[in-house]
Amino acid sequence: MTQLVSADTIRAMFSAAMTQMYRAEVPQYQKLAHIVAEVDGRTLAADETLEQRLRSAGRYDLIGVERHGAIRVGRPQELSGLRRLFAVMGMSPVGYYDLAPAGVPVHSTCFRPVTEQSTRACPFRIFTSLLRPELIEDAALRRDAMAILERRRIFTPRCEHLIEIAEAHGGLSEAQAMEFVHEATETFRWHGRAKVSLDAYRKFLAAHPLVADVVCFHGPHINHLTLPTLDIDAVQQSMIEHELDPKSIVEGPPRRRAPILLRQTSFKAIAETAQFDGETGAHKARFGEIEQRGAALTADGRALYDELLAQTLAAAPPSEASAAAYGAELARRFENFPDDAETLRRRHLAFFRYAPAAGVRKGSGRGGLDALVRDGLVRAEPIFYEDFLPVSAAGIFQSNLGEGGRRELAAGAARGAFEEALGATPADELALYAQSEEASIRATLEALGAAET
Ligand code: OOG
Ligand code: NI
Repeated sequence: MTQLVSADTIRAMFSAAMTQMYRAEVPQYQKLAHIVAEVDGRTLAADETLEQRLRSAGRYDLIGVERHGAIRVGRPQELSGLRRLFAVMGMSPVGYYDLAPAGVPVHSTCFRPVTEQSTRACPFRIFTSLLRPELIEDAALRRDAMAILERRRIFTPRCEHLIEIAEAHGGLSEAQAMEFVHEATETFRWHGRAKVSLDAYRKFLAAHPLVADVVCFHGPHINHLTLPTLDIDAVQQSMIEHELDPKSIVEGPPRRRAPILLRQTSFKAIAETAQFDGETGAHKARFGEIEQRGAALTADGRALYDELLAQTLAAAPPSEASAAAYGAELARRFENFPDDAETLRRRHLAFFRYAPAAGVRKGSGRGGLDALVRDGLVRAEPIFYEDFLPVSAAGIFQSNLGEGGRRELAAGAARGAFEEALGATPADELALYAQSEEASIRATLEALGAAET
């Protein structure tokens, strides 16, 4: 029997290969990585306890390691093919994001590791969007788009074969894994030669920049990678100083003492030279992003977040010119969101992981969980949010699609069609966080001998 490589290892190999490819393809992203390293170094030096806190959360070794990337596909078969490809790397679909209400003609999921242990081993995930051709208004253009997509193959034959081997044997050998990563990376490589004429490209671009990006090229080129940072506001400022042209606002919640959900920003897509049937043109789709994560919110916490964000967007719609006003409004509205971990926990606004405090032994605790936490016998740490936010994602899309990225789309609900295309039902992210929290409570009460009988 040959030894099989773990899916976590294959994902780590793949993540490293993607990093190498993207930094070579988009030098501006390499520049962003330097800025992040510099800011993170400064942040660590300025806060004496930060390193220890990151180490105990298992996050210190992940500084500077890409957290996510994003791709866009055009056909149901491409999406289900990706589901099988990512399964080999221990990534499964979590969450459903409908971007149509925000004017982007796609719906999406995230392929990611689901267990805490796998996420620590390699947190890499891919935000994956499927074009909704029915939202291309012009019927002739829609037919052209579908005919072009019908003809392309996004996986190499060897890649397809290796996926079948992995499915049949429950994994890959080391040699197969190396070959698989090499072949899989080909699917996400940028090909400067378009599949259409410049004239056709312009027509798709006019329909929607995203349609042009999905339809006119060989496959789902990776459109960004995302580094984590310890201080997203400092990196945003530094991007401006280094003329990396960041989008004007940081998406997500404002800066807080007790961070929640996900804050993210990016530099705007660069123009890359492309060949269209012998004519030279340029295509803008690819960029670099950074993110900073906080606590996963419960349904109640999320409802409060959504409400405060909606109020902010209505009162101070963000634009290039009004970024400061938007930031001030956001900070003001979020004064209504409790900003200390203990209140978030007691009011069930965020998910927590519980563990016996150091040195606490069996039989030393009585009473319910809150009493144990109050008496210092049990520790509670927020569980990190590992997913995405539709309003933020739409903001990232729009700033990178340039003019014309936001449209009024008359779109009905399409979740059923997405699941059919995917060939699976994405996991419910809230259920995953709830399970982690419950498992930690059970283990803690058991360890203390305080389990309810
Ligand atoms: C995906 C944009 C969404 C995020 O971080 O929210 C995203 C795309 O541009 O294809 O990656
Ligand atoms: Ni992203």
